[in-house]
Amino acid sequence: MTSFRIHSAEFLKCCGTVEQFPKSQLPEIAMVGRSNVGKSSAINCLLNRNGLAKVGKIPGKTQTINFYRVETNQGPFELVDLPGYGFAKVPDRIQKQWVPLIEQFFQTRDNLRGVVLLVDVRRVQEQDRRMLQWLEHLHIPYVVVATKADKVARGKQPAAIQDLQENLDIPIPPLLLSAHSGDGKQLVLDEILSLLGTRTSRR
Ligand SMILES: Nc1nc2c(ncn2[C@@H]2O[C@H](COP(=O)(O)OP(=O)(O)O)[C@@H](O)[C@H]2O)c(=O)[nH]1
Ligand SMILES: [Mg+2]
Repeated sequence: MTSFRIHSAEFLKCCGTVEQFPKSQLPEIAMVGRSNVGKSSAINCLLNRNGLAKVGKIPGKTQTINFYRVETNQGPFELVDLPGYGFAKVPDRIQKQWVPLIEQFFQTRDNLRGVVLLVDVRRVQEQDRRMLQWLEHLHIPYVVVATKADKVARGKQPAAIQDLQENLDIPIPPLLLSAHSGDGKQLVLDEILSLLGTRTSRR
């Protein structure tokens, strides 16, 4: 099997409401995780595009979903950057937009093939477990990716992965990714490819 290769990626749309979501027919993969988990950095790393997603950006006045169109050696797909959860400095009014917006995304995107759930390699939090339970409840296929792998010494990574797996109570160990070094990138891309090939059990 040839491995998954990204040819190019472009920003499509930034949406704050369900009406704005693109009407595309492409298969979709969404990325979600806590604010500051390294989601924008992971997107830039996976798509070979520094600066495509804004790193270190504090959520603004509204919660928004960013859509990217990606060309690959296996055809095009859409990568979707969902707003991060659990940002302490964001006012309640804005945090309250998060659940309905994500809910509408999950309910309306018939082409959603799966979700990449990002967690910090050093700690899993209650909100991560809740996100995982939500995905399971909705029967949305997912992969868990532990970010900032470079923050844990190589010798300690197997134990960190095992901790995360137990903590999240998931059948498959999470993948490790360092957006800074690129370590783990191809494995994550290959998991995205297999999600793209998944026939979901959703109606
Ligand atoms: N050491 C390390 N830091 C990272 C990595 N990925 C992201 N960061 C840092 O974590 C912070 C948040 O990153 P960002 O991508 O904006 O996270 P987001 O809020 O989830 O989109 C920034 O200071 C990044 O430089 C990584 O792989 N390794
Ligand atoms: Mg971000």
